[in-house]
Amino acid sequence: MTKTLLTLTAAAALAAGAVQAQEVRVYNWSDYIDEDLLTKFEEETGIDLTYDVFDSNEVLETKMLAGSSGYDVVVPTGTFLQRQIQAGAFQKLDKSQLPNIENMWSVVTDRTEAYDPGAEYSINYMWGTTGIGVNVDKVKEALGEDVPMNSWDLVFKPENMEKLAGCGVHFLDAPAEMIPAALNYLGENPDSHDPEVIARAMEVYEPIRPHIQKFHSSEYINALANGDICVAVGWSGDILQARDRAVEADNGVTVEYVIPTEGAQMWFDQMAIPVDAPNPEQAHAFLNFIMDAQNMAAASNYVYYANGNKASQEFLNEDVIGDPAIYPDQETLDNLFTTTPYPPRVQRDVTRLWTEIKSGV
Ligand code: N2P
Repeated sequence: MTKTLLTLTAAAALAAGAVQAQEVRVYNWSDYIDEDLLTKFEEETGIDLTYDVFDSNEVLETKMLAGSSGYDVVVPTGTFLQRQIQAGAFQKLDKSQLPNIENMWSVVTDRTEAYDPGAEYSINYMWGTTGIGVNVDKVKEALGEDVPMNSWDLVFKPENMEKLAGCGVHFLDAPAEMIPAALNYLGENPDSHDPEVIARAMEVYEPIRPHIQKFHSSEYINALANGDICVAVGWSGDILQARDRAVEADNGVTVEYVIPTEGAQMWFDQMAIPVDAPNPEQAHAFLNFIMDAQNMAAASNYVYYANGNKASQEFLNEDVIGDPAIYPDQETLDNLFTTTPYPPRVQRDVTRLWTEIKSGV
């Protein structure tokens, strides 16, 4: 009798242990979710969530290509995703575990087809643009009341940068975006894979390099919001978050996001499951949770990025779905370009060029 009881207790403990051991590890961009959703996921599913963040595709790619990252869900941008799929870094999604996939929006999936044909490996999380964040008053103070803020001239013209240096300018540390932006400014194809064309980016960066205070891909949110810098080349939603943080702080700082008229890059961040993910079933549960219409709307309402979920649109705040800087109208859309992944040899050139640009050599 005692023995049976003991055995039963052990079995119960084991079963409880098995339930507790349910976990999922997610690696996403920083400032990219409403953290209440993380708690909601754990409460709804009973799955223990570990949520880590990064701010660089290159950092994520190094982990994906090395393998054994320990992550179950990661979020590369489309171009990087495509290269990592080719390298065998991801597993195919089991759509039977993703009933909410019917919520996705064909306008976005039609575009992400270029990176992941048939959406076999990924779902869209968010998408956005790479443009300029300005502290309106400080930029006017530095460059005059009538300065056009809707042009890349603001940051690529040395005479402007010389004057802006005093109030602080940050650029993204994202070569796959900052080099296309410079080529586009020069009137070259921003998606050029020709090493000689790519090398021309130096013509843009060399004269302005002394006036760039920092290359960093997440610090600019608070730096802009606090008034520590007056310009950041950065990501749409991040700059809109800076705008909100300044309003909340009531510190007199007015931040605006600009998509320059010469054109800007549009990109798509995709959720995928590494081929060696320790918890693939829980990874699918996380993806399905994210594709719930209300959850996805809550995420976009919080971070000011557009998403690829049609069903979420009725739950989006008007200042999100109605803002052409987030959900571009046709005119803005016509101004946006996308890129394709650099082949390995070109990538090496790009990496070297970017290191030279940053070090000011
Ligand atoms: C969020 C940045 C995500 C956009 N902070 C980069 N693809």
